[in-house]
Formats: sequence, structure tokens, C-alpha cells
Amino acid sequence: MNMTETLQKLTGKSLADCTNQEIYLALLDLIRENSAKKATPVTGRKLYYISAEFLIGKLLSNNLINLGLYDEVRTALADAGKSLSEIEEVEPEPSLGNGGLGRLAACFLDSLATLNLPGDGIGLRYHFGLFHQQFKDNLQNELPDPWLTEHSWAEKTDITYPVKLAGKSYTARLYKLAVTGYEGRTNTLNLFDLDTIDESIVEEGISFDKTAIAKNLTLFLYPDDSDEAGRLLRVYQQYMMVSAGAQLVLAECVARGCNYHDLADYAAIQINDTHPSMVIPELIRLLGEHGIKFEEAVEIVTATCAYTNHTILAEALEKWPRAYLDKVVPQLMPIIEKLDELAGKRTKDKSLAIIDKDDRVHMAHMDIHFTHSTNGVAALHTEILEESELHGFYELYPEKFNNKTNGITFRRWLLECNPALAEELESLIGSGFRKNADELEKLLTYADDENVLNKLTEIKSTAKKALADWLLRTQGVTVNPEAMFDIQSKRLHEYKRQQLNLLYLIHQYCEIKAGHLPPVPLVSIFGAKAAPAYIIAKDIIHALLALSEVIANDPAVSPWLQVVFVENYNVTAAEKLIPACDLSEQISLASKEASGTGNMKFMLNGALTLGTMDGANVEISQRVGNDNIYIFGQTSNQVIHRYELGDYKASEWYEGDPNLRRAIDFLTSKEMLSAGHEENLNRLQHELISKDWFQTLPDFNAYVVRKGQALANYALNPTEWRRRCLVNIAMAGFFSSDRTIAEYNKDIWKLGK
Ligand code: DL6
Repeated sequence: MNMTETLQKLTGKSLADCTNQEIYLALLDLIRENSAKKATPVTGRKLYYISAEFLIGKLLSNNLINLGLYDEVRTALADAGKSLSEIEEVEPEPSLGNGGLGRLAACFLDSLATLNLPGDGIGLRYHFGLFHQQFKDNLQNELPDPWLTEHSWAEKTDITYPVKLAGKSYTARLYKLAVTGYEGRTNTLNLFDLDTIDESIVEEGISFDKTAIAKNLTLFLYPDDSDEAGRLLRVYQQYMMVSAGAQLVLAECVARGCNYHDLADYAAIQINDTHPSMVIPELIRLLGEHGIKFEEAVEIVTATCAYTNHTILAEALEKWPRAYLDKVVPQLMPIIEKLDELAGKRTKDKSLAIIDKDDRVHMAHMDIHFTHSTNGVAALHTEILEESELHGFYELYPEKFNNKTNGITFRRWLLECNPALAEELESLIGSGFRKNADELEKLLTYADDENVLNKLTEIKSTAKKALADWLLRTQGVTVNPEAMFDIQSKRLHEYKRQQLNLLYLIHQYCEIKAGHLPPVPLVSIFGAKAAPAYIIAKDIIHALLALSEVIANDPAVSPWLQVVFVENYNVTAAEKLIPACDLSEQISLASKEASGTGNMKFMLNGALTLGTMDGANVEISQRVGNDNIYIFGQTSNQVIHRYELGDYKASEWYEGDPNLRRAIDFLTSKEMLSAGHEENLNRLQHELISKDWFQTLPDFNAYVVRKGQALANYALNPTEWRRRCLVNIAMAGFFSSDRTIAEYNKDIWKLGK
């Protein structure tokens, strides 16, 4: 049967007569059937990647590509007058993640299956994901983001586990989502949920009764934790995830012959940041129920579990008040106390304790003491963990520390989102790069080939036009595709410094008003969600939206400068933005971005990076060479030193630099107040002058100068610009998540053995 016949059999009618929804459902069936054929029995050690987030994105095209069905399906549909990309729009995007951490987990699942490694995910089935972002009156509003339909990819099973929360029993149900690798095996993303969740309790925006646990537990990822009920709810969620997850791990291992004592021969558990840390005491508790004594259980769990640290931001390293754990997981507290005692025997350094003098439980400390591996996610990040943030632990357990620089799956971030580029690469260097990303380096032989550079320019122009069409269709915004596209898309956080870009844009606005025109028109595109309770982050969004309006209404400036803030930035939007980008903004304060993965996606799609020496930018610059990246700003050592001195005064920078003063003063100018709200703009201005915790001001001048150079190079030397883009694509191979996963496997998991 050819593909047309197969699909017609599934829909029961001629393809031409089907609605997109009918075809979508037929494709779901086709994929399910084919994925199931690739399920492979597990032998030896299997990985369980536990994570609060899996930002998987839409799955239709990705699954078709990985199953090798994409071209056949697209052609069969096209023959019937149907478009795969229109059918894809039927699929709701699961918003089961917040940012890089969740997207990394999704890339890892893809690479595990592609490398034929037995590795499943464990997480929660949030009904409304993070939230749907809406802009109204230039402010961010949060709304529920429903994605579950009766046809969702995650399939309900009969498997349930009991979970005790605050002394009450709940039943966690398992949903399974098939993850098929590229020409690889099928693994599973296991998502847990309660049958009793009641979506109707969500009232205004995304507010709901945070105490009704049976009804609310899995409504949202990261419920607002600005009050105690919200923080407690996070503990409830975390325990449900790890308790059900640990029971699943034990059940599967026992079914394969494990006798609990040899758990580490059957399972490797990766704790993705601190959200799943309670899996350590929970496993010890469960092993105890099977007759294993505490000391041995600690050894088994340590040998089974490993921990990844994804941040050095102190506020993101979770420390739960003991009272919360006493309330929600009283069954774990005696175990955590014993672990704390044991840790105390290993070191007298009280700063490494699990329970501190203020009765807070440090989840990361429990992870480092009682797992066998602690890794950072980029070379600089790991170095900072070892040398400063976790130095005491590094001295105690040097053998546990290791680096695993993050990566991205090239299936989604090249083959799927930029088929024209993938095709061109294939015609030049063959298809080997699809499985062995290092082969991209072969492209370097074409660095001076004018035809190839022209072709790359053409591909970029087409992607920019496609983005322009998408922006018009989905956001109602018209952009000039001849302009330079400059993109900053990532979570909204002060350390990522969207406010630095904001100050630059104001500076440019003022310069253009003063008659200093840039060498090329600039379209600055943002995509970001701010945590609902993060006031300053929301003020930054507000200021950017207000500025966008001010510029759009000013005919002297708008032909040269435009600010576009994409509403509800998600994986689908990222797939449109990334291929169209000329300049990728990676401007976090050096030392603060653990790695970043957007930087890798943009590079792979032929954008040049404007960035600080932070996270994986450092490794990108090492690979492409300084001439092929725009680096600026303080180094991490300078930043750390400034923090240590504790004498940074933003106001001195503000007073001492007329350009900076002009940009910051403009925040509360009559122009901005005509589009924005005084309260928000004042607050942001005050924050920048009086606090500026992430040292935006000292980097302002260097940023303006470097960005100016990038604009000039782009406008005045297009061939050289495109040559640099080619070098970036060619050197992106290292950032494949296949390489990252192979390293985790070799050094930490040793799967299948
Ligand atoms: O490791 C994935 C991703 C990194 O690329 C980002 O640099 C890092 O910020 C992110 N970490 C988190 C954890 N919390 N915080 N902040 O999301 O992980």
C-alpha cells in the first residue's frame, strides 16, 4: 500500500474530501502504529530522567521525520491538495515547560531514542501547562493554556500508584507518550496525573484555590508561589512526581529481575535540577518497605541517582522550610534528618548541611551528598560551581563533579524547522550530518564559494519572508524583511538582560531622532514569558511593548527601527523565529547563564551571536573563533569580583554616562507615558538606577559599540557576513544533544550494560 492508500484506509475516505482534523487523527494513528513497532525490550541499565518540565513542542512533524515518513506523507497530502503545515496547526502545543531546562529534557529524550539507548522521562501531566500569554494594554496577562484533547499524544493507562500527601491517600495515574528517535527506538515519556483534577476551579486569569489539592495538583506547571499556599503546592507536586516515579522505576526493574539490592544495575535516575530531589528519600523509604536497611538503601540510591545543576542563581536553588515538608511529606522527614546526620559525619562544614540552622532543607545539598554525580551544563558553569558556588562540595567530593555541555536535537532545530537549509547542506556535504553532527564541519570547504554563500543568503531571505508572513497572520504585525532581524527569545529574567536590549533600542531611537541613521533598518524581535509574580520582569515586557508603540507611531524612526514582541512565545514560535534570525542576542550577565541552548539553535541556523562570555557562548566562541562572533562586556571573573567587593552603585554609572542617562530617563518621558503606565515605568527606572542587581549599566557602552559593529558589517560587507554565518553552521556540530547524551552515557549512566 502506498501512503495515499494507507491514509485513505485510516480516514475511510478520499484524502481530498477529508478535513485537516480528520487527516491529523489519521496521522496520529499512523505514527502510533509505527512508533509501537520500534519499541525495544530493555536489557541492563535503563535511564529514568525525572524532570518537572518537558517542553516537547508539537510532535506531528517531528515524529514523521524520526520515523522516516515525512517526505512520503507530505507528498501524498500535496497530491490531494492538502498541506502538512496547515494540518500541523490542528495540533495544540503542549506547554509542559518554561524554558531551556524543559526544552533540554525534550532534546535529551529525542537523542536517547536516536542513539538507541533505553531512557524514559518521568514528569507530570499539567492540564494547562505554564500559561498562555496575552498582551493587553501593553501588559502581560496570564490565561490557562489548554492542550489536552481526547486525542492527545499521552495515552491513559491502567497503571496507578498510591501517593500519600499530608497524610491523605491519592491515586496517581500513568499516561504514556511515545518518543521515537531518528531511525532509532521508541522510548516513553511517563506523565502522572490525578483523575480528580477539576479544570473548572480556575477563575480569573490563572487563579484558583491553591489548597484544593485533589482538584488542583496538576493544573499548572510552576503555580504562583508568591504566597505560602503556592509554595506548598509546589512541594505537593514534586512529591507526587517522585513518589509515583520511584514506584514506577521499582516496578519496572523488579519485573526485569531486580531484587532491590541490585537496583543500580537496572536503573540510572537523573535528577533534573532540584525539583525531583525528594526522589532520594522516597526511594530510601520504598526500599525500606522491602526490607532494606537505611545504610544499604543510602548506598543503593547513591549508586543509582545522579544530579544535574542548571543554575547558580541562589534563589533558584530550592530550600524548603522544614515545616512545609513536615506538613506535606511527614513520611520523608525522618529520612531527611538521618541523611543530614550522615552528611554531618562526612564534613564539619555547616554550610554543606542539608538542614540549616534556620530549619530550611537544601535540596541541592541532599543531591550532592547522596548521588554519585553532580554535573554542570557548560564548561564555564561547571567551573564556577567547582571554584565558587559549590566549592565546599567540590573539595569534599571532587570525583563526583563533571561537566556536560548542553546540546540541542538537530532533527527539530534544523531538519524540521529549516528544511531548505537542511536540504542545501545535504546537497553539499551529504546526509551524514543528520546522525553525526560533526560532519557539518565539511561545510568549511565552501567558506569562500560565492555560489554557496549566495544560496545561504537566499535561504535566509526566504525564512525572513516566511517569518514576516507568520507575524502578520498571527500577531497582526507588518515587518520589513529587508531589515536586519535581531532576536532575543528566552525566558524573561533580569539576569538575561532584556533590559539591556531595551536601553539600546531607546538609545537608537534617540540617535535616529537626532539624525544619526543606522547603516541598515533593524527589526528587534522578542519572545518571552515572565513568571506571573515576577513584577520587574513584567515591567520590562511592558516597557518594550510601550516602546514598540512609540516607535511605530513615529514616522521619522519607524522606517529604521521596529520592536516586535511576539505574544505567547513557545516552541512553535521558536521554530519560526530561529531560521529567520540574523543576529542572536545572548547578552546575560557573565557568570549567570548556566549554558543557554537558544544560542546553539540560532548558530546552527546561520545567525551570528552578539553575546557576553557566559554559559555556552564561551564554547561557541572557542569553536567559531573571535572573528565570527560579537563578544562584549565584563568577563565572569570581573562580575564575580564586583559582587565580592559589594560596592557596585548603579547610580554612579547613570550619573557618569550621558547616553545611559538619556536612555534611562526616556523610560518616563512623555512619549513613553503616552503608551505605557507610569507606575510600571517608574518602578523599572528606579530599579535600574538604584539597584541593577545584574549589572546592566556597566555593560551598556560596550554593547552599543559591538552591536553597532554588527549592524555595519551586515550592511556594508554582506559576503563576509554570510561567510561568518557559514562558519557558525559548520561549527555547530559539537552542540548536538546526541553528543551530550553520549557523554552522559559514557561517564554517568552506562545504559544497557
Ligand atoms: O540547562 C538547561 C538550561 C540552561 O541552558 C539555562 O542556562 C539555565 O538557565 C536553565 N536553568 C533553569 C533552572 N533555573 N533557573 N534559573 O531553568 O537550564
